[in-house]
Amino acid sequence: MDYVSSVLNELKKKNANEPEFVQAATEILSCLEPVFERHPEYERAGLLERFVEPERVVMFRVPWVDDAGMVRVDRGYRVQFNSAIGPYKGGLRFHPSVDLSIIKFLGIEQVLKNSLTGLPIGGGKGGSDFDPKGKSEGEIMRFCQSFMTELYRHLGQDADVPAGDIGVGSREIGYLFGQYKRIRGEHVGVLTGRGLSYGGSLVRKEATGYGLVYMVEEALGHRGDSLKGKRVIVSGSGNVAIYACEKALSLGAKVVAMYDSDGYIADMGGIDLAVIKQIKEVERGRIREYAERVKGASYHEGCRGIWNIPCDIALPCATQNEIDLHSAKALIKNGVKLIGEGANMPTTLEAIEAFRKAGVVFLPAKAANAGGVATSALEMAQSSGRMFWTFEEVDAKLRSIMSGIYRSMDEAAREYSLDGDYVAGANIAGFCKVADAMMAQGVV
Ligand code: NDP
Ligand code: 2IT
Repeated sequence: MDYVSSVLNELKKKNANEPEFVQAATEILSCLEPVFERHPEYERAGLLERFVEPERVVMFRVPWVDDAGMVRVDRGYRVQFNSAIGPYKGGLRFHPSVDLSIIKFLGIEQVLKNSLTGLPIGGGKGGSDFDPKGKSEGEIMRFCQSFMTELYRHLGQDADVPAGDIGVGSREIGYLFGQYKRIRGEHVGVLTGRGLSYGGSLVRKEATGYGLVYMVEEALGHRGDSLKGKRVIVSGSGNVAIYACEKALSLGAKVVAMYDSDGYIADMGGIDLAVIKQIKEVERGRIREYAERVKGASYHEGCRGIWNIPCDIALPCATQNEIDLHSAKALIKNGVKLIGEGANMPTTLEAIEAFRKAGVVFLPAKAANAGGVATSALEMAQSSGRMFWTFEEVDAKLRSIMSGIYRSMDEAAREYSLDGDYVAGANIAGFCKVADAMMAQGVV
């Protein structure tokens, strides 16, 4: 058996109870065989065994007191996956589904994504199974403070720099930062996604969604096409979804459907984003309210049905495994031309294969959603340089980074005669830089 397959088999045995981590690792490793054929020296160096094993996993108790005076306990995680290229960097997720498997899959993806940005950031991820839904402001703050009271000792502006992810937005980053600063007595760039009044960067809020759409526009442009007049489905209605929607609309597309975890809205005339922002960002409400406020829109319980709506472009921006084989078949049947992954691993392995066979352009998460972490790295640069760039400056850098990522994955795919296979291209291009840095640093 070849080296890559034997490492993957061992990984599956060792992590049999971590299905999401096994899924992400399978996708990555199944693209890397040609790299190892060119670099036989990697096997002797145990490079792949080291690459798939996180440098460190921290798991901790997060006790907090609810509004009724009851003590609650959640579980916290930080997986410091790989620091070959730079300090660990990656978001924190607060969602009841969070477990070690989810954090490790997000961590290994982050290592390659951060490498693709071309910026000096390693990969990490963290979070908790704390459920922010239905909690009061006070409960959210006390949870964040307790979480940071343990996590702070593992962080540092040159060691590990978290940011947001599902359930962690600007409010939570504020509470986490306040507690870090209080414990350490240092006002430094140890978290990104901070508010603009205390060290944040312009464009960070919009960056993941905007970056995704910049890459979609670039991929269409190379095919003599554009977003103008395209029907787009954007799943989710959180940070990534809202700003993907905003940029797609500004480039002339029509967004026809979105969802939250309860159900989806369809508005074939084109979604009114101002109403979505009011419900989601201001009121923290449910998406069903959109159909109550906008004439002609409909609401449907459950999420999966969204993929039966005819569209030209699908942008899954909610969570892992949103598009399974069944949904992929429906999208293909309705003539979808391009999938751009805003969420992390939103497409199952079988669905990716179906899109590949059908010739659908597929922009994988680690490339397509890298605009968020790239802008986080720009926030780190501004913090340490005590600078503040304008919106236009940061946006121009984001655009150029997304374009660079598209070029690297496209070129890597061509170099290995896999033209247009961006899953392979992104994995190979991301991995090669990490491998080079790891080889240079010896057995660590
Ligand atoms: P948010 O918490 O802002 O929004 C998440 C959205 O997805 C909400 O609409 C939420 O609905 C929905 N959602 C979450 N879980 C499920 C589920 N199990 N089924 C259906 N819908 C669900 O998170 P973000 O927008 O920040 O993150 C979205 C995705 O993008 C994640 O995969 C994240 O890892 C990825 N990502 C985020 C980046 C960032 O900068 N924030 C950067 C790169 C990737 P509800 O409110 O009902 O739970
Ligand atoms: O998945 C991701 O890239 C993020 N959640 C953003 C990470 C970051 O450090 O900005």
